[in-house]
Amino acid sequence: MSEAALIRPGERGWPAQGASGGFTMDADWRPYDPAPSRPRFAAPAGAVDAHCHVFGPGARFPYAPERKYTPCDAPKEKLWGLRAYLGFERSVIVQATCHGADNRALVDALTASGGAARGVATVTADVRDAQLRELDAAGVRGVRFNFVRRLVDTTPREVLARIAQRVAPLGWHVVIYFEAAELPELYDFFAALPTTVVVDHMGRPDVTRPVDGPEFALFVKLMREHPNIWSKVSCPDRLSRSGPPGYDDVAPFARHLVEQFPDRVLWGTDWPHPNLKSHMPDDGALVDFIPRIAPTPALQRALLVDNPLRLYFAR
Ligand code: 0GY
Repeated sequence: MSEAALIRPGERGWPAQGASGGFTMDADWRPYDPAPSRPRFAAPAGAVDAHCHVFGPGARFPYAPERKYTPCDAPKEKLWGLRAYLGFERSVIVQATCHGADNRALVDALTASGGAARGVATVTADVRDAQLRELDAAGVRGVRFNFVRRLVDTTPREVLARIAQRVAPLGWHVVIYFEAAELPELYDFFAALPTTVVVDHMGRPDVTRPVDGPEFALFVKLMREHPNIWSKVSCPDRLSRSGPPGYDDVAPFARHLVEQFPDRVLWGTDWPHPNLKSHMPDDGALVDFIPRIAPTPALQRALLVDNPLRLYFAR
């Protein structure tokens, strides 16, 4: 284990929070919790945090000119430290929109991880085959299509469809991020994607609506009718209206998916939790949320180990 991985949250060497390289984090930016609690729930051996990010540091990996936010730096060393502290062994790092389609910070983290991390990149239509092969060699296993308007400018669907065709032969999947209200409009496009498809944060349901109501039922139908579609049951902090520590309103939605589709769900911290305005979650409490949505050891093992290993670490 590298020295950096031994830095524990709250200890000396844990980051001074801010952006570097001439960047200033947004005035209303909430930095990640510098001293999360140690979880009571012990994740099974080999557990994967299948949704997290690295930001910068800006001095080394500048934030993209087209970004919609400037975060605090959240470099790889801090991610490794947190991962060990929470009792996880591997990470899946998702390219964040503040880096646009410049995947250098992601590739740097994957390369430095010694095989303990895989990635999901952002690519544009003009990406060359050689670049895709380089990303693959670094550990990238998917691309992300983002439909959340506050995060990105729109990319035409035919461009996204073409990118999906290009990455399919590599065995990559497509990660999609959208608001639940947009699902009716996007449904047919998602259903036609030629790869495995992973939905971020359960398709962002409005959790004030019933779990068996029409909005979430449409998402469940998408998964039921398309065995290539998976979901991350992540981000109670992002979806909850009732808030921490229990995130009680989110638990039934996540548990429903875990129980209905035990072999197609993934879990992640979402560290360093971009764009949260209401509160900054305690990462330890997020881990303690897991047994509420995956109540048996078999479900926990599928969610945290077997599923992410199959999707990301089979090679
Ligand atoms: C997430 C959620 C968000 C941000 C991003 O790439 C990003 O900037 O994904 C968000 O603001 O909802 O999954 O990290």
